[in-house]
Amino acid sequence: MTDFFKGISPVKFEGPQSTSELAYRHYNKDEKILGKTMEEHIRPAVAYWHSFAWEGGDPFGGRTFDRPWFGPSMEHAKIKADVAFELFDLLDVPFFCFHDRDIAPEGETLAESNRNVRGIAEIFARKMETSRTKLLWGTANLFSNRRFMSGAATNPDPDVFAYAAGQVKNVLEVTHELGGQNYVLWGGREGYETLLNTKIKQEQDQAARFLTMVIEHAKKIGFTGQILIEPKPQEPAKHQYDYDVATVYGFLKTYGLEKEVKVNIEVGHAFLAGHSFEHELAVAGGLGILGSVDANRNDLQSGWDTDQFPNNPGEMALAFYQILKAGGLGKGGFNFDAKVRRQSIDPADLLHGHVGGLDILARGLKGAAALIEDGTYDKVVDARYAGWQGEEGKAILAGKRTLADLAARVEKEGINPEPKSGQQEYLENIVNRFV
Ligand code: XUL
Ligand code: CO
Repeated sequence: MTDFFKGISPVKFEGPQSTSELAYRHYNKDEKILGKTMEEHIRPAVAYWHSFAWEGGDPFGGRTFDRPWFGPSMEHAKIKADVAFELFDLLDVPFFCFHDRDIAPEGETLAESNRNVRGIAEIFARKMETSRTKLLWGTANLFSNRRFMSGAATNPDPDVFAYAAGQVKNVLEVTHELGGQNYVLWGGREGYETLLNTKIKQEQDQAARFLTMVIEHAKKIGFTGQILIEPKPQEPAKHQYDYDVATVYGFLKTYGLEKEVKVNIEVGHAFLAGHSFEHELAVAGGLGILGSVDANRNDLQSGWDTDQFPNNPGEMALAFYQILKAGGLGKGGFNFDAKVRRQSIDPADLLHGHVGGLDILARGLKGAAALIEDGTYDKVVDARYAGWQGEEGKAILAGKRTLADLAARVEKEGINPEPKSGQQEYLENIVNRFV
């Protein structure tokens, strides 16, 4: 045990009336909602990078956090691992996620770096024998080191592609050995700064080749988890190839990989792409590629990916509605890709962020479940599309009518449709009864 969280007790569900500083007020992990426990629906995870690797810097100033594990050695990385599992235990969360670079220092060579990652992974494996926290997903950091400044898989230099392959092979294997349920690829610098020096088609062919190699290696080592791409439109690259869910699906379809890969949807990334979170969930759900979620929020005024903890139960209910309608998250979960603000320097702040975020997820889940159980909302929306359940609607969709057939029918029957209300305000009021 370290003394980092000294004086802080494990966080328990105490109900909405609790006046404790740290308590779950809505997240009651064992409470059943629509036949599953809250924990089974949400499958929350702590992100190693924001809680333990990020130092509190911004473009105008460096480190604000003072943590005993900040330093370049494996000894520092071991303290970090100890504190990480102490936080998981205090929060009583079932999952965590990491990048290779979050958990262990980079060495002089790829081999040394990979050895360092393995060294810490062995410590994780021992801790996971006694802790209930499992690995939701692992991933490789292919964006921080300067070698990746022009991309990893999409780099003009095949040696950088090869280096990235060497890193991903190691993290994929480590993820598998630790029982990770997903492997994530977020294309941080897989994009471009200027088209003047960029061949888009060439780079996309490279990205597809890389992804295919990852899928093949996952199969070879017996990894049965999901492979996930995390869409984001920009930042750090000016333009990223995995712009949004629809773009990723187009890419997967083009290269015949749409059955092999799903998406990890991040709230703030959806927002940067000009979408709502629920839009991205609905698109992925419809395409059958909803894999997992990165929970956070952006500051609405800043225009940056600010990675704050969620705090809007109404929006979360609309998101959960889409998740429940898509059949849930399966092997995925809700990874808190969120960081406390740089002024939130106390150990307790790390708990406040996660506890508040989890309570918001619980409220969203409960709201969406109540909305579905009540059924009025679904009934109104279904009624809007009822025509497609009729004989003509079904025949059109089944390909049994041509343009000429329809033109002839409209003329013959004198069809002249009257517009119907979209009922947005009514629908908003129905939703607001439950959140
Ligand atoms: C960056 C981001 C990443 C991915 C994992 O915006 O979301 O942390 O989730 O590489
Ligand atoms: Co993310």
